[in-house]
This record gives sequence, structure tokens and C-alpha cells, in this order.
Amino acid sequence: MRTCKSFVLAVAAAGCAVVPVCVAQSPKTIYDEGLVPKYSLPDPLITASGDQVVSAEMWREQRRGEILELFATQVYGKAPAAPPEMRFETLSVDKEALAGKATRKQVRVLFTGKSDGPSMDILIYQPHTASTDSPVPAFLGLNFYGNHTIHPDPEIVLSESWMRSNPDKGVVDHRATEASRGVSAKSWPVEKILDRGYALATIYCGDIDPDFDDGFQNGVHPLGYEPGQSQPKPDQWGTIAAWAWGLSRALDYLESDADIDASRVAVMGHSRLGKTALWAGASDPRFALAISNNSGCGGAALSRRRFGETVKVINTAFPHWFCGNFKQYNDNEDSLPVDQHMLIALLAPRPVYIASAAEDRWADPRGEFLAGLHADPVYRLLGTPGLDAPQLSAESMPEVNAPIGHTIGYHIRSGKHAVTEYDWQQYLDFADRHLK
Ligand code: GTR
Repeated sequence: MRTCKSFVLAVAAAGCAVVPVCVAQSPKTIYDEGLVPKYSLPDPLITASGDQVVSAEMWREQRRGEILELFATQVYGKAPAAPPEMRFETLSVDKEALAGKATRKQVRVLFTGKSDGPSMDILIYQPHTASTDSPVPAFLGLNFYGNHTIHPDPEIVLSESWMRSNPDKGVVDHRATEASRGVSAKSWPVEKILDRGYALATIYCGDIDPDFDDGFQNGVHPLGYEPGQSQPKPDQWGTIAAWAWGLSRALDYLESDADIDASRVAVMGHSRLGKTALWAGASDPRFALAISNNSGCGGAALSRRRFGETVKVINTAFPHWFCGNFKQYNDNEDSLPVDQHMLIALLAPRPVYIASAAEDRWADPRGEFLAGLHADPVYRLLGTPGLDAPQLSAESMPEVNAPIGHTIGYHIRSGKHAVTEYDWQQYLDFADRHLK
């Protein structure tokens, strides 16, 4: 390891062992548009062999696969297929949940078919509306602190999984307590979603893979190991890809549930789980729509801008999120064979919504918008209106609190890094336009 005096001093001052970054030599966070380096983005519509993609067929048959492979091997890591032994166990069904407003189901997905093997719990609320004889569309998203945090409903199973200790969220010694019921309810307007005719399905992300770097021994990663393997290879799944894989397994379940229309599922997530929602939608074409809320670096934001969080910073703070190969691009974004506009393009022609928050500079709102803008040519090639905003260019930025777009939706709302009622209002309106 290169020695760096300032690094050693920084470690000594912090009084603990930290990741070996040379603090003094790291560039300062860019929060000034004038400091964004000049960059040029790979063109989603030029193939690896240099040909222009001239038809929807050429995109589908050739270029889309090339880009998907690059994201799978260089960014998130390849995930295995669904285990053939996987089975679903219904834990409870209550047709009179939420004072008769909804049916609540809790379903355990046993990944290896064994009750003592790795598993995840899906919490589902389905609306009781006039038209509920036919299967309903649904929102599906991971949550940060357990299913029991999204609503105070006392019948939701209290998660027993490991989670990050957080007294404000009622998590003590890495375990949820009764005090954590409903603590994230502000981010999940369950009744509103039900009133609009959608089901909501959610899973605690830590059921799939606990969010810390343990060398990939816990969670679902060991399911992908060949005999003798104890770590993913450099092109195999990190934690975000594992979470996305879990979302696909939830969709497997929803396909088996006659009350849900699995062909109309919107996958949604906030922040690290917004990165996950985009990769889930990109890697699993069964998702009808994807929503990324403040997903930032490794989500919707263009990596080459290096504005706010950078590839090196994210790979250092969260070495388990992306695949080993992604580390090659630390301070080396221009070598990436892709950028995040191509992740958005992988969703085409399906609807995608990108949301930013004006004070969430760490996530680079402008970089998130530009990813949508630069995915637009793919959407248009595939015959959709895409962003449908000819007045906007790479030099412009949409107004705050003024949603835009058609098949690609975008808004930047005032305020901080969070999922708010305003955000959900836009997602519900967007889903109404595309899923109903
Ligand atoms: C931050 C991280 C971001 C974002 C966020 C979150 O610490 O730097 O990339 O994912 O966490 O998930 O809340």
C-alpha cells in the first residue's frame, strides 16, 4: 500500500482502523457546476463494433444485450437464476386489515425450500375497491428497517433480521423492538396507494442481504457459490444486485398470486434502494415500470460528472454494494464502458420515473436529470415519446416542483433526501397514466 502521512494522521485522529484511502489526496467533493470536469458519454446507440443502431430491432437484438452485459459484469455483478427449490409459505391472510380497507398477506419466500435456510418476508396490502374482482396492479419496493416500520398495523410480523442499530428507529443491538412499528410510515402512504387501486408489496432489504461488508458470507450470496467458492468473483453480484435479485423473486411470487396483476408491477426504491429498483427493472424485463427516488451515484446520476458522491467514495464507504470490477473505475470514471443514462435506456420502452430533491446535492440532481435526457434517444427509437420535452437540452434543468416527461418522468422537488407525499403523488399519477 502506498503510504501517505496525512492518511496515517487521519486514522490516528479518528482513533480507529478505517478503509485505506488517502484522505488528504482525495479530491474535494464537487458541489459547484463550474468544477464538473469535461466528459463525453458513451453513446447508447452505437454498438461495441461501432455501428449506429438504426432500428428498434437492432436495439433489442444486439445493443441492449451488450449494455446489459456491461452493467452486469462491470457495475452490479451477475446474479444466479432463481433456485429451483424455492417455495412460498403463506404466514397469514387477513381480509379485514386496516379497518376493512385492505387484505393483508404475509408470505415467506424460502429460497432453498428449507424453513431454516435463507428467506425473505413479503408484506402485501391489497385494496378493497369496486373492481377488485380482477387482479390489481402493484407497487413493489424494499424497505430499510423491516416491514413492520411501514405502517403501525400491529399485525405486521416484527422483523427478527439483523439491522443497523438506530435508537431513533427503535433498533437496539441490531434488532427491531416494538418501538420501531410504523417509524417509516411517512415514506409509505399505504392508504393513499390502496385508495388509488394499487396493491403494495414490500420486503426488508436485510432479509435478502444485510447491509454491511462481511465478505459475502451472510444473506443470499452463498446460494450462488460453486463448491469451494467463498466470495463472489469480480463480475459476480454485490449487495445491490442481490437486493435486485430478491425483488425478482418477489415478482416470481406475485406471478403466482391471482389477486395481483404481475404484468403491471412498478418497482420502486429510495436512495440505495432506488439504485436497486433501477437495476431490478433493467435486469428483469417483467417489471412494467421503475421508479428511482433520489438514487444518486450508482443509480440515476451520471458517474462521469463526479458531482457529490463519486465512484471512489461509494466504493470505499460501501465496498459490498457493487461488484469487484466496479472498483477499477475509482477516480477513473472516463474508462467506464457505460454511464447511468444507459441504465435508464435498458428500461426502454417501459416507463421509468427519476426523482431528485433540490437539497440532495450528494445525489447530484442534475446528473439524475441528464441520465433521463440522454436515455431519451433510445426511448424515441423504440417509438415512445420518451421525455417528451424538446425545449430541454443538456444545458437546461427542469424547474423545481414542476414534473415533466412522458415515458421517462422526472421531477426535482424542493427539500431534502427523502421520499415524501409529493413524490408518491407523482408516482401514483405516473402509474395511472402507464399501468391503467
Ligand atoms: C448514502 C450513500 C448514498 C445513498 C444513501 C442512502 O450514505 O452515500 O449513495 O445510497 O446513503 O441509501 O440513504
